[in-house]
Amino acid sequence: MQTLSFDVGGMTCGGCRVKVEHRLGQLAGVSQAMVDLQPGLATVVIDPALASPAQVISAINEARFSATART
Ligand code: 9UX
Repeated sequence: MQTLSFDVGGMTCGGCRVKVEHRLGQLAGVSQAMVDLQPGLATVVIDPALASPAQVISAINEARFSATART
């Protein structure tokens, strides 16, 4: 398991947070996803054999929010 953090842009209300959490919950290899609205932050626990940081970013983008990996 690997814990990753992403800056998430564009979330303006609690519904946005729920949208991101739900989308991440549908992604294979994600065992836990926690999203903070303020600041825009997603903490995601993945199995690196099943999911990649790029896939996490794509999933957040599909929910119509921007995402960049924190280093
Ligand atoms: Mo709130 Mo976000 O009304 O996608 S759900 S702004």
